[in-house]
Amino acid sequence: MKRLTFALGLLSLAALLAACSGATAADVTPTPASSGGTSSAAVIVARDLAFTAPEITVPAGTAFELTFDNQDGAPHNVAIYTDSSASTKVSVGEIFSGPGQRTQSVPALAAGTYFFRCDVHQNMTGTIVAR
Ligand SMILES: [Cu+2]
Repeated sequence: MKRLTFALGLLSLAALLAACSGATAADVTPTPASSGGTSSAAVIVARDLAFTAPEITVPAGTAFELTFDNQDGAPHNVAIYTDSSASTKVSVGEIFSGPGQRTQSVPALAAGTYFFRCDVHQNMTGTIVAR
């Protein structure tokens, strides 16, 4: 199952790269390198046993691909829950040791504030704002 998830991640990454090199795909940007704000891709980075940004903003009402960049040798994941009680899952990513990246699909979120953490190191937390 993990192998399959990884393969799917590679496939979607390849699809993103293909879309990027094609001239017609103007609506999908695999990295937030340009102006930002309207990108449909989100990135979370872990480094030194912490998420580098305490808060990220995503579009409300639209499913999106979340890229998790684990820059540590330690295993991490991104687990999104409705709130900090971590009782209701939204999207739980694969736990893997870095350095490396995985992409996970996040369902459309209603406007609001969500909680994410690393399930391995539960002191690694952050906030996702959907608006
Ligand atoms: Cu961790």
